[in-house]
Amino acid sequence: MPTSQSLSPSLAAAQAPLVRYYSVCRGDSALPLKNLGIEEAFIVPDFDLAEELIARGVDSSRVAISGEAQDPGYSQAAGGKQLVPASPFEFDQSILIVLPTYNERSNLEALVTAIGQYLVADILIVDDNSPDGTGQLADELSCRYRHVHVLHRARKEGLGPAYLAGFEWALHRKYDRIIEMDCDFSHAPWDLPRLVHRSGTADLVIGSRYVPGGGTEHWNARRRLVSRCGNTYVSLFLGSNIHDWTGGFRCYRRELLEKMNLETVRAKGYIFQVELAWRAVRLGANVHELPIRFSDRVQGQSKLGWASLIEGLTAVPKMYFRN
Ligand SMILES: Nc1nc2c(ncn2[C@@H]2O[C@H](COP(=O)(O)OP(=O)(O)OP(=O)(O)O)[C@@H](O)[C@H]2O)c(=O)[nH]1
Ligand SMILES: [Mg+2]
Repeated sequence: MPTSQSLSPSLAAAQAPLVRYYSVCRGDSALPLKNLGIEEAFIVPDFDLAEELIARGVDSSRVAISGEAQDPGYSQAAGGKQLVPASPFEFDQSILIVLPTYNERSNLEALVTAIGQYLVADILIVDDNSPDGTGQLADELSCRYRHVHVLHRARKEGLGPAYLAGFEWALHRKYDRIIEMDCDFSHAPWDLPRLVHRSGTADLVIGSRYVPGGGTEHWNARRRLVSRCGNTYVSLFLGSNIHDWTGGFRCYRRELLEKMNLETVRAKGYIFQVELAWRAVRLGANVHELPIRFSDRVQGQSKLGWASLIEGLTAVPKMYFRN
């Protein structure tokens, strides 16, 4: 049972002198969880147990997955709340993270670095000729790091076309797993290994704000309302088998994307996410939602606009009646 009395705290002095770990074992899951202090974390042997804790409200940035090792090998990120593993998680599958960018110069390099701390994966930056020079920075990063690639597009056309171009690039190169992620730190890099692990048994994994353990951080009331209403509206037409239709932190298996007839997708904005999730459902894919905490961007500007909302209002009924 994960309370301060019943758990066995152990200090991993050499690696992370500031973190006090509370180990949680299988069978502890029915009991109340300890409220973590700022320098405390849970340590679990595997991803499945980590997911149990996160679904019960534990912050995923404070869960160390130790595997067989006695010493978790994590350290506390300087200036951040999150734990950082001694080395990034590595999976047998080849993984590509597609990062669409438009004016993300202030976030890009930090995000590429952060991703590398958590997951061994290639990264494809899909830039729509950002006026702030994101594309040039992407080129510099790709010269510096072999795992970083860049796709330049002539002009801003929206999230949907950028992702479609990234998916085409990925499918052509036969990546096993293709990840969608925003380039503004709204999606936590430490959740990447969780997504990939879960994709072992799901065709599509959606990082979800609207399942137990998920949520939003630092969002104002207007943003929360728009997102909630948007998802409710979609569910009215397409059903509530998915709770976060618009979520854009996802891991697709290549085989699913190959079946999706991507060349017929026209959606440009948010609705792109709904359209692909709906296609996955219609194909009978195994879709799993994994709780995530979505944070508001700190640097750069949101591109969410009225055009995207209006596109969504009309596109959802069309999607429903088309099938
Ligand atoms: N290539 C490309 N990327 C885009 C375009 N529009 C948005 N993006 C990127 O897509 C990701 C999500 O866009 P955001 O502006 O964060 O929009 P959002 O996350 O839906 O909205 P916020 O929650 O307000 O940030 C970011 O990495 C953007 O830079 C576009 O037209 N082309
Ligand atoms: Mg964003």
